[in-house]
Amino acid sequence: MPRVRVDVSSLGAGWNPTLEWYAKAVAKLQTLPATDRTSWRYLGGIHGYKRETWISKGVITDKDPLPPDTEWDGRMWNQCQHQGYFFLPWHRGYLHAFEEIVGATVKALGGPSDWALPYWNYFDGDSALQMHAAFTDPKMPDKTTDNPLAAPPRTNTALDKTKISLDAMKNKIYTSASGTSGFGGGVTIFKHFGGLTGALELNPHNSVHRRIGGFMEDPNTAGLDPIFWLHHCNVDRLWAAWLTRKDHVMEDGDAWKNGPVRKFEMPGPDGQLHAFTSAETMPGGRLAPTYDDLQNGTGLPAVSSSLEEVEAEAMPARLSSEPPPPATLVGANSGRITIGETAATTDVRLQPQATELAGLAAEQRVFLNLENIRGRASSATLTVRISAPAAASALTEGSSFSQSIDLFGLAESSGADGEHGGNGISVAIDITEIANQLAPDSGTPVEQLEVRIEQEDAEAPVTVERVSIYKQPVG
Ligand SMILES: [Cu+2]
Repeated sequence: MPRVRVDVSSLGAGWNPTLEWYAKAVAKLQTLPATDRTSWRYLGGIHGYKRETWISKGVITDKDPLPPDTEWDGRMWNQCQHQGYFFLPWHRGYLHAFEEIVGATVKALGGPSDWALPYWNYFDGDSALQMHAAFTDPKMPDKTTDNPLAAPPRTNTALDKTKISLDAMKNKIYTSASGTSGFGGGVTIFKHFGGLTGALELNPHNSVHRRIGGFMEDPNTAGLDPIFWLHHCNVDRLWAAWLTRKDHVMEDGDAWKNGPVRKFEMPGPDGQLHAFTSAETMPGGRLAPTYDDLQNGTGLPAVSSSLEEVEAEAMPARLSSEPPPPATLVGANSGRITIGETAATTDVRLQPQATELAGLAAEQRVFLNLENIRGRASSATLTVRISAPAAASALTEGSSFSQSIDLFGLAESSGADGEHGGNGISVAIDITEIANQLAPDSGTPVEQLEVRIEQEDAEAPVTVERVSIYKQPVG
């Protein structure tokens, strides 16, 4: 029987069989040793593992046996792919493996054979911003057993609707050209962290991790929170929905389809390891998921076709092995800035031929880039404000640009622990709208933009290697 993933809110407000079986399976998997490839901790370690963190948070003791060396160094543990175009296919394979293992456990415990992972559709109205009650009830329905779904530490169990957005769904191209934001991220090799973040990964993905906090805001513990899987299931569904639109361009180059040379691998319910490619996660592929709905809470304009028709079409998005249109650098600041407790302001000078910003925006998308963001915290939030001092009249009150950026896996991508590449995270944000407002007929051409960056709850300061502006032709 195929597993059909449904909106968790459609299961009802209180405990229901799907979540009760989920809780029972989680409890069962949590009793297994971390060396067991189907255990809760092994599955969490695939996403991320750091010995000190796991010991200090009580996930393991310093005596617990761990998987053999041959399953380290990103082979199995610390494998998750972020800040690049493998983010979506890797996590799809990860969700599949998880669902198969939980599903087999549910069945072994006497439950249904078609248990499927539900998704948290947090864009389905205000009530959906609150985590489902089964994730906050301290006890199981029997009112005596501790509920493993509510156990992990969290800062919030509700999301802030002003901090999450479906803007990513407006991106028509999957792959981010250097200096731009595409739907799925920049071209990369097998990489745990560090690179150009895709639009969907940045928000809502990172924003939900950051907002829930606790285990969820650190990639080394995120997979140990049962809500992680419902969040990722929704991110995955947004990709599935995005693929149903004909005007979207999906990556189809061999380097993406076949995956990196170092293959992605996941355990099956039998504990055997299986390699997979990105191509196998695509509609029609071995690891393609089935969702009950690909419209509600996706931000995509409604289509007349029913779900059945959408499924029959499999993948209307156009496949392309061509690289995305390249972007051109049109301006940059003078170099590294440090944020932390004090906000930093930097001038981004536009190259002489680029000072007519309206010319920039016509038939172009314009992106503000924060390049190689580094920091010691596992996650961080920056608020970016843009103004144009020389064109104050053009930027009327209320039209000034402000956006918050949530970073996930900052320490891992910064090489703070010396284990990883250390290039930091690069983010490109679409500022086409603000560029359009800086029309040349409003007076003196704009020669520079002032960019002010604030850091929320600055536990450890963040550095940005360069702030730059790129333009990319449309289509
Ligand atoms: Cu995640």
